[in-house]
Amino acid sequence: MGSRARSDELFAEALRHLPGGVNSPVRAFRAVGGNPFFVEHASGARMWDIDGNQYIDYVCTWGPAIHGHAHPRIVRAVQETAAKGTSFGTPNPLEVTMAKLVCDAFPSIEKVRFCNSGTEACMSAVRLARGYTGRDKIIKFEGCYHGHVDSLLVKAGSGALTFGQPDSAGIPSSFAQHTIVLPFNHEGAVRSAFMANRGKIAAVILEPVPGNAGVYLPKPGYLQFLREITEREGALLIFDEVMTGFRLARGGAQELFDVRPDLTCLGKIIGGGLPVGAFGGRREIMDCLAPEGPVYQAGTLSGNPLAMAAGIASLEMLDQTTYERLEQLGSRLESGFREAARRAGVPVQFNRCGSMFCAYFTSEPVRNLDDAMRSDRERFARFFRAMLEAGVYIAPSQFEAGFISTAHTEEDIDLTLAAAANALQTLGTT
Ligand code: HOZ
Repeated sequence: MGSRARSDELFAEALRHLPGGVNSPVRAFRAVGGNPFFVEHASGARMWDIDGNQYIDYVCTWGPAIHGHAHPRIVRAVQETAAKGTSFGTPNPLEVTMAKLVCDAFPSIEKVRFCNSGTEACMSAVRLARGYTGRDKIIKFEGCYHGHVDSLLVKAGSGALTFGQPDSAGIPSSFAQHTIVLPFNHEGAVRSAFMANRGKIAAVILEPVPGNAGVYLPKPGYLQFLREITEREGALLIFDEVMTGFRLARGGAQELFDVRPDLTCLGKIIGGGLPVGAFGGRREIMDCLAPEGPVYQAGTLSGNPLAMAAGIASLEMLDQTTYERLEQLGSRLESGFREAARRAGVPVQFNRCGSMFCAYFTSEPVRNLDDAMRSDRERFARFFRAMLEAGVYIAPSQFEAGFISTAHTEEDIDLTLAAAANALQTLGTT
């Protein structure tokens, strides 16, 4: 790896004008040390910084780049659409095409509304659940992150957790008084919460495969349990599939685990790399939204043709072979990483679901936030820095997911494994 002098210089300037030098906290590299690099361009599975260094990228713009960067078909769709106007604030045909694609892929979604980010999608889905049920309380889970929504920034994952502020300042306690926070994968806690709040819980919201405190999986039967208890208690089940939608399967985690939620939040992949969000679900719930019903939600750029065009191009390229390919690459990375860790004598839990993965530096299985917190974060930081020096970019936080794209090749995975084997050797075995 060469010098990053130009990135360092630009970051010093950025620090004078942007809080932390960035527009989203984890990017500042504070959890891993050093300065972030500035990207000059990216193509396929690779990124190049402004100093000319090349990286194999497993951040994949935090999930959206399932086809890799600058896929020609997505670039063409954006260019052709932009030439006709970028936003009209009045209906455009691409919104309908996109809505059909989403409803076809997700049988639980009969109607969908597009917005501009995953945060907006989750905020609006919670409002809709409250409006539909006439109840106030929401159950969320420790380590799950649903964007920076006031009432959901309680024991949250992602940047909030990375910087030790899972409960953000600036949120009056009254805003979160209706949020009940429970450990993930713990059925007894959910039963007790419903018993103590009979008739008051509007919804349970979760990432069905949490990907904002690293990655951990639901225990067998856990999602089915949540489906049954919410149905019995008259609460809605909201799956935040901003990360997992169209990634774990075309129909997301709900297809993979065969559970139908009442509402689903989407983002990331459905925008093909442009800002987008969506929430959708059963017709009678969605029809509570304005202008059909009393729950208000709106947005100047919602459904804008650029995001729709990029999203359509992205979704049209996803088929069964995509997911088989991602599984092959993921499994190669997983088995190689485990073997490298075993050889180096470093205790690692490599959690993976399809093309989402996370390596935790602990000898104990990771199934919830408490387990994830046992990972040795100082060791993660050293591992991150060694990987970066070897030209492999993983998320600069223990509490984020890694993503594989269809643009990654076996050779990329093998180069990554060689870098990981070297990095793990330097970490020491204790
Ligand atoms: N917090 C998001 C990922 N879980 C986005 C991070 C970023 O864009 O910096």
